[in-house]
Amino acid sequence: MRTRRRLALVAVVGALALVTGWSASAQESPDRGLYRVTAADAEARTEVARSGVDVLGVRGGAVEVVASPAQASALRARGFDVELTGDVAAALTSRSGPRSVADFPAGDEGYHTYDEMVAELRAAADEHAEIASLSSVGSSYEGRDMPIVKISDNAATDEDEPEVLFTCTMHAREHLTTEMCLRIVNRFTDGYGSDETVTGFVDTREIWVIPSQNPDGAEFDISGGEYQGWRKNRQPNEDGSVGTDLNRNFSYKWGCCGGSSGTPSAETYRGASAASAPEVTNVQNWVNSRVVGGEQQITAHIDFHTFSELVLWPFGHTNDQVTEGMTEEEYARFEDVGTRMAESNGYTPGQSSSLYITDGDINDWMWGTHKVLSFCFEMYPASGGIDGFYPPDEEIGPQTARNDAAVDILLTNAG
Ligand code: 0X9
Ligand code: CA
Ligand code: CA
Ligand code: CA
Ligand code: ZN
Repeated sequence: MRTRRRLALVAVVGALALVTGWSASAQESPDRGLYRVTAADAEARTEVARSGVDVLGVRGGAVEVVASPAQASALRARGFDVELTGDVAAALTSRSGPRSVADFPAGDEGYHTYDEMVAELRAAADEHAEIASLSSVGSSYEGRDMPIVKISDNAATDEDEPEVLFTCTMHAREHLTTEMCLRIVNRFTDGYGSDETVTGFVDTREIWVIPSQNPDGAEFDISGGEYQGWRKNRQPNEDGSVGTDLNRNFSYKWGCCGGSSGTPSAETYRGASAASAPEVTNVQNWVNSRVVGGEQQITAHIDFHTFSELVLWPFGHTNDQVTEGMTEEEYARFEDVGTRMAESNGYTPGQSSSLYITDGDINDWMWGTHKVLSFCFEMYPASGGIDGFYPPDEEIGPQTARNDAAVDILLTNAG
């Protein structure tokens, strides 16, 4: 009873603060600046303090304060030398780690938040230290680590085995794909030693998994208790809008062919320049780092998206099958492996551009730059509206297991 009454009181005070705009903290003004006010003696400093600004400290005849533009002009009018030194909001943001989201909206708690995903990867690496190692490809725009897991026998050693990459959650709202990458991690670690197929691949391949290429966007999408329908990353643009479409920001033929937008607020905004998104730079740099002795070690790759139940292969920037960077034989290989994977999961196979033209997507970059056999999977459901991005968490098990055989086909063909 006591706790309840106290909570009610807090709620009333909180409501009051909202109505009147009153707040105990000085953080409500959006345009507060950090200023340095020259005030050589105690008398001058007292005058500054009494003017109502927030005094942070005194050093060398100057007072560091937080003030509104109006307070700064008032001090100037009284003869003080007032210099703007910084932005309060930016200073506070730079000192705060990114916020974590407690959970997915009610009923969908089976999906992994960023923190839950990291915990899952840590547990897999801890429980299977011999065959799994966890590291990072770098930080997202907001400072979240982008984990990468390597699964192979003697995981700590770079052995001469075909390397295969799986990437997920390039687009924020495509949460089912985070679960797809987690399934790959769990299947190839938990199944080692008991499942014959799994053991064979772990012994003869080096499997790399990046479960989230867009951790800021994914967290933003589930913030606020309801889904946001967010696609891009969370990097601010020059016009005040937010986000770059990461799957239009890769460096191969970036912006070449009308397959992306130059308008920052657009959902397919390609960014200010190729690889301008830190998340894309991280993935590209990491893949570039797998060129060892002049040879790209990664031979095959799937980037998982949702939705439409498709298996897609390059190129996306042109409708031509055979073009610069793609011979008839190479195209035939894509079609052969892609069609067999699609037979295994019931998806529809095709060249990426048969869906629509894209430029700067990851698959064109992987193949165009590194000759990696690179596919885009569009997962469950086959069709839908915006709700197609949010299948109930009961679908996680069946829809990720549905791709086990396709993953195995890719691993086989990586040899
Ligand atoms: O548009 C995309 O980036 C992907 N589809 S999604 O609905 N997940 O956004 C498809 C990329 C594959 N490339 C082409 N279709 N050209
Ligand atoms: Ca549920
Ligand atoms: Ca190995
Ligand atoms: Ca190797
Ligand atoms: Zn997507």
